Amino acid sequence: MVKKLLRVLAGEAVTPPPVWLMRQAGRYLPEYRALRSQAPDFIKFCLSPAEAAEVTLQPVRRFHMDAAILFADILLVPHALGQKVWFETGEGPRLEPVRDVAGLKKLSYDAGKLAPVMETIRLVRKDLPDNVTLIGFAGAPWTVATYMIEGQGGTGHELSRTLARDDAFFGALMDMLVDATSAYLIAQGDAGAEALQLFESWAGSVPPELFARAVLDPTQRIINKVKAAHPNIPIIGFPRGAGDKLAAYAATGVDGIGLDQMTDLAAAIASVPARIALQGNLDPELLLAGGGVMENEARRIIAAMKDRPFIFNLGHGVMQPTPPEHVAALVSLVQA
Ligand code: 1CP
Repeated sequence: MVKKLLRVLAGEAVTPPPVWLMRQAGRYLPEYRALRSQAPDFIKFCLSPAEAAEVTLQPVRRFHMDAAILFADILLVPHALGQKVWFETGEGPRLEPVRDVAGLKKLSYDAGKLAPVMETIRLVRKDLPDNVTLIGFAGAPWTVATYMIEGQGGTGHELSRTLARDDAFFGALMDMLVDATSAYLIAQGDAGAEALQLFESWAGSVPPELFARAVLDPTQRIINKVKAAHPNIPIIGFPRGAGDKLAAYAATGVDGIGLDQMTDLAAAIASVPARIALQGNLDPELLLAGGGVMENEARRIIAAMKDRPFIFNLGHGVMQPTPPEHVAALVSLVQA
């Protein structure tokens, strides 16, 4: 029996569609907060296989989604490159910024630092129900680069765009991230990840003239490398905010595209070839609100996608104050 999510990523339209949610593991769940409160260091928490596996499984146990997403973070790659990464409580990630070639020369990828993630994957696969797919992931190079350069989240990425126009620096950074991210995703596939998602959460901060160099080209290079090692593991790209560039993004070789909530579904259907699965795109604010507005919008999305290979998801991650009962109601509605 081929799992539902994998059938969709192979190009089949399945009714009802499979469902999972970005950030389905995380702070909106009391059982997550209970475990997390005992771990002051977030990076260490991500690199503790027993805890990370437990947190990966929590939402699946509670809500019976069709997929589990590995509990980890996109900033584990800079950590494995040797950049100093830490999380300030209540403020988010901090990194010792890298802004020149001399800084890049001090970094090199140490796969051993991410070995615990592979152990997490093996633990999750042992306990995962037969019909549930395990999705591994990494940040896409531009998105990870914004954190490496800015040293934090929450900026407008001005500095990242400026440095993206410095060919020597940006070319070397993209090469380093393509190699590290590919090795990391291949190792996840070796360990048992059944599908992979590349989070390009900040595609929307890239101007058109940089889009090929910062987003399309590095994404395509990663897909080529991962597919060479694992031709049968499908890859979903999530180019959040890519707007009218979905057709170009589809040509990178992705098997599925995650759509953010600002994307018009008819436009996405028209611009992405029909063999590529679409995923999305309920507004996380409607999941937070719950009730009739959420249900009507979920039904509208399902109806719009009924003839496409389609995976129901949000347009971005579950928001922290979201009541878990709203998640339960949404998953049941989609699966009914
Ligand atoms: O205190 C806590 O418990 C930390 C909150 C948290 C969680 C639950 C962070 C810090 N990361 C994660 C887990 C995580 N991050 C997962 C696995 C869990 C799941 O999805 O169910 C995944 C896939 C990510 C990916 C991630 N991390 C992205 C891409 C997705 C997105 O949200 O756009 C990004 C941009 C990050 C960086 C990051 N990590 C954590 C925070 C708060 C942030 C965002 C910082 C910012 O605002 O720029």
